[in-house]
Amino acid sequence: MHGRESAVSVLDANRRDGYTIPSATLYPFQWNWDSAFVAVGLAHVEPEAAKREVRTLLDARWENGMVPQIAFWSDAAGYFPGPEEWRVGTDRTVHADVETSGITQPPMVVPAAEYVYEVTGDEAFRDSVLPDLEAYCEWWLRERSDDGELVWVRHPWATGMDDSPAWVGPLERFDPGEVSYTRKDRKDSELAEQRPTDWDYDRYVALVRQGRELGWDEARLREESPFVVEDVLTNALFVRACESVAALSADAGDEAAAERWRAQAETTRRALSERRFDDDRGLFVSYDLAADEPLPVRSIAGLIPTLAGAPTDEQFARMRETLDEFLAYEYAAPSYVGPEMDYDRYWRGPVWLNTNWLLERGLRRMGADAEADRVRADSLRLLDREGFREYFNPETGSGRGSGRFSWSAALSLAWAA
Ligand code: 2M8
Repeated sequence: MHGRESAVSVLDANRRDGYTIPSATLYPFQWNWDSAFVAVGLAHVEPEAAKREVRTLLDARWENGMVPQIAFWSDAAGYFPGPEEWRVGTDRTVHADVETSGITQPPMVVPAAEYVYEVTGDEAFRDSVLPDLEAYCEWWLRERSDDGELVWVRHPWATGMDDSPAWVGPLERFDPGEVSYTRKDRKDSELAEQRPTDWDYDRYVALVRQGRELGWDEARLREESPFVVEDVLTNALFVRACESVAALSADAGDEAAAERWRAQAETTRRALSERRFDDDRGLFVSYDLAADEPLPVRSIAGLIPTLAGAPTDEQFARMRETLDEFLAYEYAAPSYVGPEMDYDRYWRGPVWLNTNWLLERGLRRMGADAEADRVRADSLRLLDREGFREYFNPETGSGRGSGRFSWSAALSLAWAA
């Protein structure tokens, strides 16, 4: 019922000119890591569309190398904050062709591009995207790393896990003041219970306005933003991104670049293992650079460094105990386990299929095939039960958030391949 044909029809319906919007009801523009997951799924059924998805996203790249969280390729109603709020326009030196937001998202597009290349073998595609992918990795190191090892982000939206309880500490530490704005995401009272709270939104908007006032100047924002966080999921995907640039460079015959990015992957992987593992909680935890303290919560983000091969054998043995807590639900794997867990609200507990896909692959990299199989099987059960919903209650399996959600449809195709 929710098989290949219906997945393709959701993606076709959500496709615009060269890119796929995450959802027609909630997110009417091109989003960064959404397009990456969409490309992974499309690679198996519509390879030309997969390549275009990646290419279009990279066409929104700023001159400094950043690939933005949102590219506003067309006018669309129904989303806040739109381009007028971010004010990153085509008149700005930071960017050439299109209005965008002022932040990025986890660099999933780099491993996704490698994935599309592996499936299609299209060398022209590889050669077209590699310079942009490398520039994006360079940007992370130049603008978003203090030590050349770990990278940081400066907005909860940049982590992709917007209202994760991991961000409550840093958000609590600043006063957003009076922020006036109108949300457009709570289409009805049921959805209102499944979206972030106003407390979160006040802070999201205040951070956007600060970025805008400082002209999106990275050096000033590093000093002045109250939210400067080394997110472990972003860093895990940064390791994967460096590995992908290394693999694509080697394939293109550039052994010097391949060696450099292999070494960077190793540097960041080792820093994750040595500095971001929390033995008490049995998983990786993010770090608040503004307050200089760790953010010790059990978020699924803390399991994703498996994808980067970051845990030592000893650390992974400890992680298995924590993993059991995430697998103790009817449907694996909730986005968060802990005191403020909310089965129905966004990134505070529901199961998401993109983090399940990353976790499954991470567990396979660590040789934990039985647990990986469980994550995959539960994802397929949820898809079968509820269709392409945005997220799911981990106990009842009920679909939450948007329907006809693109990365859910796309990843169902990747799982079926
Ligand atoms: C959600 O985030 C956006 C802001 O980026 C929002 O709530 O408006 C997150 O789930 C994020 O991970 C995702 O990329 C985006 C679009 O699906 O929606």
